[in-house]
Amino acid sequence: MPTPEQQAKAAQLLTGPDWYRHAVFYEVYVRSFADSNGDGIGDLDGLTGKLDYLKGLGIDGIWLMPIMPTPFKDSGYDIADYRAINPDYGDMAAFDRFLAAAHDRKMRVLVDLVLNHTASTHAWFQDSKSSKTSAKADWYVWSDTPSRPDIGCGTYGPTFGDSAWTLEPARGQYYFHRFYPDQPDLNYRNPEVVAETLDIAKFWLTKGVDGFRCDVIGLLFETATSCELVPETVDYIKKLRAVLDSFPDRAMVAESGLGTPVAYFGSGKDMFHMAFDFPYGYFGWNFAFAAKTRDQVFKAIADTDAYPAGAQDATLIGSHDVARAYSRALGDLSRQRRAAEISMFMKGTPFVYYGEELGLHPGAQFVVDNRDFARTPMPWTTPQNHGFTTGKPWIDFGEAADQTNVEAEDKDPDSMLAFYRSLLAFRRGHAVWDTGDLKLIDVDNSGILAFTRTSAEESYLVVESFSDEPQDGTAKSDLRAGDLVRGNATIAGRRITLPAAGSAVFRSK
Ligand SMILES: [Ca+2]
Ligand SMILES: [Ca+2]
Repeated sequence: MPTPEQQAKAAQLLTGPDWYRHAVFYEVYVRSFADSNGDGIGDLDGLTGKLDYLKGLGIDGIWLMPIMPTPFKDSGYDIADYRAINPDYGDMAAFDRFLAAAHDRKMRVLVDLVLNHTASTHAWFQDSKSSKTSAKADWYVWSDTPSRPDIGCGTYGPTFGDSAWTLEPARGQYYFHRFYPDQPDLNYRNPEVVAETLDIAKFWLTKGVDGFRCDVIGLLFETATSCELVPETVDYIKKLRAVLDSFPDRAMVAESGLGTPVAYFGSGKDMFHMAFDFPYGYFGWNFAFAAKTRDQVFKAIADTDAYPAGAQDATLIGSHDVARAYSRALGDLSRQRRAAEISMFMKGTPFVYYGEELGLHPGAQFVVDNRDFARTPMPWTTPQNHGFTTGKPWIDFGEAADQTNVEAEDKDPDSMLAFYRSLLAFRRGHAVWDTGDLKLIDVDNSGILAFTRTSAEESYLVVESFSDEPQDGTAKSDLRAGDLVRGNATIAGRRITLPAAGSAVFRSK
């Protein structure tokens, strides 16, 4: 548990416009978190009932995956109405109750803003597809043929199909969709679309949300040669930032591309406050938590040297789009712990994906697509549908939910939940982890990652082993270790000795 002094310092850091640099966020799939009315579907009242659990874990902010009405062809990333609540999750009154309850606990709320495309059932698309002369005829991207010379991109990966163009018989034209055919891309070259989507942002900010996670925001505009963060999209993001800046203490985080997100920060104060560090979080994309060397992590951290002043990395090891951290660690809990530690000791703002703190195992059933393997219901207890619902869950629980649940892990001091609580408590109120300088240390053994974190007040040395065997190595520069404050390792001069899968933090100031 954090000390009262840590809590007081954290409260101070979380006040004012830089709050987001000092927060720990938690990504929630409302549908799978907690069901309040027995219909088997998680909802906003259910989530409100779990806020004290999240507070106790050390969470300061919640990112809600889409909560708006949807035909659910892409789990809510296909929005049919941007100013309403998905009736499966409750209504606007339930949202207001949730927001007030979060704010009462000094927790912030980010809403998922999905602006690149709408659901095909959205009234705008229904109008647009009806004829070439309808009121919203030009709100989407149309072509007489299944291609257009000014749009040089196809679909976004194999999940989403073969072609980015689908024929709409009523209009006799093809529409562009970067993702599923049920997700037509909006036409941002139409000023009405720009004005309307900025107004949607304003609507939610006026309601009191603390900001946004912006879905595939780099893909808004297309050109013949590029479809990610072209200059027109940069201009739009600056307009969106200006809307946020007209409200006090708001922040937004970009779902950037898979490379370095550096371009999403602009000058450091005119585009995104935060961007996800996928080169770290999704490193290797597959099962790189099981890597034997530090190389990919080293490179991802080194990439952040190019960030402009003011940029804040958003670190993560999992999300709704990739396999569970447990799976990516090949079921080796020490590997997941190592990946989580590095993400929380790096410079940045950590995001925890729901269930990650339990080491949640994957599911085996899918309703929408195979990403559902990482979107199974949160198991709160061992018996009775794991406390998720009194009815039949909308999708099966993941594997091993009898052992991997909050109730069981609460009782086990060696559980993943105990580990996450300890890790978050360790960081709490120490701004050095959020914003202190990070310096990588070259060690003559690529199985060892070492870096320092330094602020005016504090200085730490972090060492992490990538090996399941004991390791040692010699740093190429002098080490200033100080006292061992977490984990287990030995430092003698420049020599670092770590036990199997070991890690340690030393404090010298
Ligand atoms: Ca429900
Ligand atoms: Ca687009």
